[in-house]
Amino acid sequence: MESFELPKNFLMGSATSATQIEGGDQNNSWYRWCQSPGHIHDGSDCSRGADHWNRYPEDIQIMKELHHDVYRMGLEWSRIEPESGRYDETAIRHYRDEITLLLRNNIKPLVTLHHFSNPLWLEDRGGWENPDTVASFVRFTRYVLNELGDLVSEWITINEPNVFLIYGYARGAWPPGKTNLLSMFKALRNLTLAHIQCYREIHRIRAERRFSGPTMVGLAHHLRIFDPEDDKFLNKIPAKLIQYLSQDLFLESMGFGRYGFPLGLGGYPLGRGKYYDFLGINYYSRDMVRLAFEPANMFGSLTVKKAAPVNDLGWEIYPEGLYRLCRKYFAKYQAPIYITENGVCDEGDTMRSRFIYDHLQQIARLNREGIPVERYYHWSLIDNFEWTEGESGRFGLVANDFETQQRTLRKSGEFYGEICEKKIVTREMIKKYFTVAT
Ligand code: IFM
Repeated sequence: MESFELPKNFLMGSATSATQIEGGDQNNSWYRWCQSPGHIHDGSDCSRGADHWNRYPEDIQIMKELHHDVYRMGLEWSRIEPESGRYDETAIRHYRDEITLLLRNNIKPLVTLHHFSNPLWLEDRGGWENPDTVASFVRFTRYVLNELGDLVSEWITINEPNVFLIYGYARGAWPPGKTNLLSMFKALRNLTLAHIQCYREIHRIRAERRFSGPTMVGLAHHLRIFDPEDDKFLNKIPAKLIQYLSQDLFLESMGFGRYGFPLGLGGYPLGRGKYYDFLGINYYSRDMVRLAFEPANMFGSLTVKKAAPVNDLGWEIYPEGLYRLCRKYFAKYQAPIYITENGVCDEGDTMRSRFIYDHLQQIARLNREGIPVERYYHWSLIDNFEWTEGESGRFGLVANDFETQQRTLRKSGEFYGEICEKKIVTREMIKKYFTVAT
């Protein structure tokens, strides 16, 4: 292992989402989903979470100790707007207090407006398949910007639109539990319209109200590598198709407003534009693709590369993938790159330090080659509610005992904190954190 340096102005921190860490809210689509037996593998429920709603001062203190420059957090829409058109001032004041405390500790917030969960009133009206949801989300965004826009200049409208729609509308594994590709594409059109309108509104409100700081708005895209299982031409086709339908179609429509097939025939119904100020990438893994006659799976079956290292959930650990994706998408999207998520499910903490080392090394390499990867938000600060894996999927730099809500810094968290502080990995750090340094 070698020492390496990150750019001096590189910003580092961690990422979380409201539904996964806050606890306490039962007015959202995920809480309801958790109530049906079998939906969550360990039977847990998101209304416990890591009790961050009450413990955020303690968690911000931990971020401070880990030398965070930045923190990506989410807002729970159902708390802020518990009924259609009725806003809860206590909830928004709570977020103001939390953000104020971050700023007092010199930690810059990047705030996500939608991260997989919907208020129940919206879900009951048909969720993202209902075209009225676009206006509801834009109205919510306006309210939030007017209340928090003076404190927050950086926004993510929607987290991982592809994962949200594929799991919720095509695979039926997440709320609303549908298995209908037509529903999925209908919802994608609405998500696209919502993103583009919110992108404009966030810029408009912050400019009109003369809020300080450059306004930065984007999406957090879940990007994976899809490699054909071998060199056979027949496996290359589904690999390309899956990449297009589950990834590039989303980037194109939400990023430029272009409705590629099957959303449309390549037109720009809302006008051709550039609806992002940074390219947000959530990166975890790679899939190998083999041709399969399964139209619902886009004619491919996904496997893990033979003998590859995997995390607790069986996802391949493939740091080179981050390098490949950043190079490829920067060439097309030409914007500063923020790694808005990257992390590993590793309860025993046997892989996380190496995972961090390997991925940051790829980022250092990208920067040396002129690709502007400006930020890194590790997923996640603390163990939280990992959707269908429940409380058993452990992604935290900090371990959490969900019974007592006791936080314990993992060794990898200590390593990460030292990199955040110094923006360098030295020989000494390698000796300190890795038992076998080669
Ligand atoms: O926990 C999730 C997060 O909500 C979205 N991106 C992937 C993470 C790990 O699965």
